[in-house]
Amino acid sequence: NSDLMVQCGTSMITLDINLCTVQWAGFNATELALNGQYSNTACQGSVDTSVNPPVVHFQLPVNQSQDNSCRQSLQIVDEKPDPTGPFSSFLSIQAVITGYINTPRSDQGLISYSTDLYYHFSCRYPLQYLLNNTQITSSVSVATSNNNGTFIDSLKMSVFNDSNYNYPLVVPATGLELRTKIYVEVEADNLTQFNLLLDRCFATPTPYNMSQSMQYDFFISCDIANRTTVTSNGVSTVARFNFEAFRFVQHHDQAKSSIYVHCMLRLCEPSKCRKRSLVPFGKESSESTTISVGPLY
Ligand SMILES: *[C@@H]1O[C@H](CO)[C@@H](O)[C@H](O)[C@H]1NC(C)=O
Ligand SMILES: *[C@@H]1O[C@H](CO)[C@@H](O)[C@H](O)[C@H]1NC(C)=O
Ligand SMILES: *[C@@H]1O[C@H](CO)[C@@H](O)[C@H](O)[C@H]1NC(C)=O
Ligand SMILES: *[C@@H]1O[C@H](CO)[C@@H](O)[C@H](O)[C@H]1NC(C)=O
Ligand SMILES: *[C@@H]1O[C@H](CO)[C@@H](O)[C@H](O)[C@H]1NC(C)=O
Ligand SMILES: *[C@@H]1O[C@H](CO)[C@@H](O)[C@H](O)[C@H]1NC(C)=O
Ligand SMILES: *[C@@H]1O[C@H](CO)[C@@H](O)[C@H](O)[C@H]1NC(C)=O
Ligand SMILES: CC(=O)N[C@H]1CO[C@H](CO)[C@@H](O)[C@@H]1O
Repeated sequence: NSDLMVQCGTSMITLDINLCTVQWAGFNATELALNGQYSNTACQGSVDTSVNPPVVHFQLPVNQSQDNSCRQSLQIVDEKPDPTGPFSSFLSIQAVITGYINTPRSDQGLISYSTDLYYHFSCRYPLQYLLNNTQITSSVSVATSNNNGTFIDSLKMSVFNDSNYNYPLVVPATGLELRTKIYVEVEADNLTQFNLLLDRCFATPTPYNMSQSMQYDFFISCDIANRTTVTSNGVSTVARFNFEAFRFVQHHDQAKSSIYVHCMLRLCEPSKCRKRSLVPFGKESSESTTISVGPLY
């Protein structure tokens, strides 16, 4: 297993195979190819002798597989969430990108004195996140090498003061006027293979805390609160909604009320995203995350 090193990056999966093993088995580096595509030079590795031991180095982009000439299979699999975690109320989904690197099979004759090499790898990226939470990554190895990837750094939430999303919201020292429109945008950067679907967005008077009971829901699936409008959801890498500034009644003795905004979201394949968006939150399996901004006063 130690002959294969896998790094599951946000945009690139990097694989390094011990060159000595390959040569010992009687092959040279050009005979190893990703996903069996020996004739495609883009799927071949490059020898790197600057490291010890020297390796054959492969790179596989994690983006729209159509553009990926060494196309890997991207499977979405359902998994039960941690029953004590924030997503315990619904089934989670994780994307597993699997692939292999091997040598041409010696299927000539009845017996052979040389080995075939077969390196199987997988990168598992959870698609369901709680952005404010640290327990975000998880990964599993299908066969020889495992590693954890995450898209968490690609997710961000921003607030704006205008419906064109041109001006970042600047909160004055005295706080926002009540009923000021606040435009929220959640974006998945560089993840063109997924759409972003907000399952639930909510506000809390203090920073997010799983055990806190004070949560005001802007929307859960298609159930949308008064003075909240969802303008874009599940149709691209950007989702948007807006709401009007309010205060938490519990802050009645303070000049300003703080609002922390959070969204549970999932990354989904464009085709499945639309289907799932009709399913009530908590019922259907999902790839979701929570993103937060705040405080807004
Ligand atoms: C690698 O092996 C192939 C097939 O045996 C051969 O055509 C090629 O010349 C070899 N390349 C090197 C650099 O040895
Ligand atoms: C996919 O990644 C490759 C390599 O980084 C890049 O050349 C290509 O433009 C990317 N395609 C898309 C659709 O992002
Ligand atoms: C991947 O995540 C799992 C579960 O969170 C953890 O047990 C494992 O140690 C991680 N593996 C690596 C290589 O970070
Ligand atoms: C998105 O991709 C660009 C170009 O590859 C890179 O500069 C930028 O850091 C990436 N953003 C994230 C959040 O990964
Ligand atoms: C939004 O912010 C910009 C720049 O700070 C300001 O010029 C504009 O008037 C603001 N728009 C609204 C509707 O408050
Ligand atoms: C979360 O809230 C509970 C009860 O309000 C409190 O006991 C706990 O310390 C809080 N945890 C964090 C991480 O703030
Ligand atoms: C929306 O406002 C109406 C009228 O003020 C009220 O009856 C209703 O309960 C509100 N709905 C929600 C979900 O708060
Ligand atoms: C429970 C949890 O992880 N809370 C964190 C939410 O984000 C704020 C600010 O980023 C942290 O201070 C909290 O610890």
